[in-house]
Amino acid sequence: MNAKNFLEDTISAIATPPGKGAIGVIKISGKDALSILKKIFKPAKPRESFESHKLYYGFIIDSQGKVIDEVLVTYMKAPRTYTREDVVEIYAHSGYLILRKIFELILLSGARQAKPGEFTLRAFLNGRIDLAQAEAIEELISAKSEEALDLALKNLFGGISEKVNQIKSQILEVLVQVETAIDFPEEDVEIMQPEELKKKIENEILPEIDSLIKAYNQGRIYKEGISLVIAGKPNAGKSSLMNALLKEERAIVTPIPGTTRDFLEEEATIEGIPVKLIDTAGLRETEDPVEKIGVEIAKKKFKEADLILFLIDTSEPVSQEVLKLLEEVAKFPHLVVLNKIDIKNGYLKDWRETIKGLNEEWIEISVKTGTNLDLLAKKVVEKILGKEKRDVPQLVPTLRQKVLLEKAKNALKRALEALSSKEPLPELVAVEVRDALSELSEIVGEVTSEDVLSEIFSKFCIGK
Ligand SMILES: Nc1nc2c(ncn2[C@@H]2O[C@H](COP(=O)(O)OP(=O)(O)OP(=O)(O)O)[C@@H](O)[C@H]2O)c(=O)[nH]1
Ligand SMILES: [Mg+2]
Repeated sequence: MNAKNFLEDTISAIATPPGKGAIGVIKISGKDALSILKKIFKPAKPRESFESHKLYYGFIIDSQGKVIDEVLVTYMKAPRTYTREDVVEIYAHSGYLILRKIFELILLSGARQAKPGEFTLRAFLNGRIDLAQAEAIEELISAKSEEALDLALKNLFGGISEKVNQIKSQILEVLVQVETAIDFPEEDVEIMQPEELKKKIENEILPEIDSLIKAYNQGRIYKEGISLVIAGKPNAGKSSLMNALLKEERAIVTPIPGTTRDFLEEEATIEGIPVKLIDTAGLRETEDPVEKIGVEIAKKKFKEADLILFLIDTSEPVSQEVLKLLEEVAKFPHLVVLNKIDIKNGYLKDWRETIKGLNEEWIEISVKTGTNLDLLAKKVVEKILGKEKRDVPQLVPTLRQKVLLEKAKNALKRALEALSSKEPLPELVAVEVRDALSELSEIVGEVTSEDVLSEIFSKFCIGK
């Protein structure tokens, strides 16, 4: 995209989701925003001009002067706006037809339909936010847990950008020394002081980069969530557990084995982590063609799972059938869950011994009475995040940012190698150090290709 021409257009979008609602918001951004407003809006009290950042009451009218809707509008003069351009917002009644009609009037008056993320892209191109902040806005909108929301907010206020700039200035100090050595070749080794530079890179710069990369892996779980598959023989209580974790009667529960034949997928939160819960058809040999497909799908879901809860009905005696199923499940990350411990004359003891003998970790619950369900939640999180104390990291980069951090790290490692040779050549070191710097610059978007921009902003919804 040619940034300049591209910013010439005035863009507009319906900013609220489709469907009925109390109000629907339409945004306009660009140099014609105000003149478009004047064409389609008739204030209740006639007036020639609009003050910035004030609300006005009136009517949207079409070219024949017919009233389309009763609305509130605001005109926000650049640069104190989201995009740093002139912005108009129209608060209309929300209904698909009304909003569509107003939107069409705006387009007829000279605006162009905005692409996904285009308002935020303008905020970036006009220098109001950097690229990492733009990504944080997308993360804020799609946050699935309180923790994810917190992390997104920190980055929106510049958390990652600040940290990355700090690392960049440390690298810059290294580069300055190396460049000086290039400029004064006779005294190069003395000026460059390879040992000192190596120490700086190894002990000060790389650990900072590493801790951000590590934070990505920890934080990813809070942002993207995990998938948890509930598996086991028919009647083990899988659907009951699904409902208990969801706290709603979502799945059908009956004493008849083979109740669930398809799989069910629902979002829940366990200990602050967004979880995709998947209830599957009970695993057994079956002639029923529908159930058969269900069993096959269940097995496919194992591969996608971050963790499989393998449920066992302890009211039934230990059987080869169940143990064989467990063998299959054990190829994937899993946890054995002994269910129905409320049943007094069951086989809990036998199961316990057997599972122990297999060196499997297990947990004992009763979905019916709710016994140990809280423990199960804790155990799930522990299995996924590991035993060590799990603090949500302070700053978590996005995947794109993490990849750039890794590239910068590799460049610095190559710089270290170059510095370690017998007679280090400052030119070689400089190439690598500059490379590291430019990777980091891409995080905040000082140098960014069009492809990267469209990749980032296409994830946004229209109107943002
Ligand atoms: N006593 C007791 N009964 C339970 C418990 N959990 C589930 N049940 C009962 O076990 C039966 C089967 O439960 P479901 O949740 O339908 O079992 P499922 O594993 O989904 O079964 P399929 O869908 O057929 O594979 C129902 O009658 C439940 O009420 C429990 O902890 N204790
Ligand atoms: Mg079921």
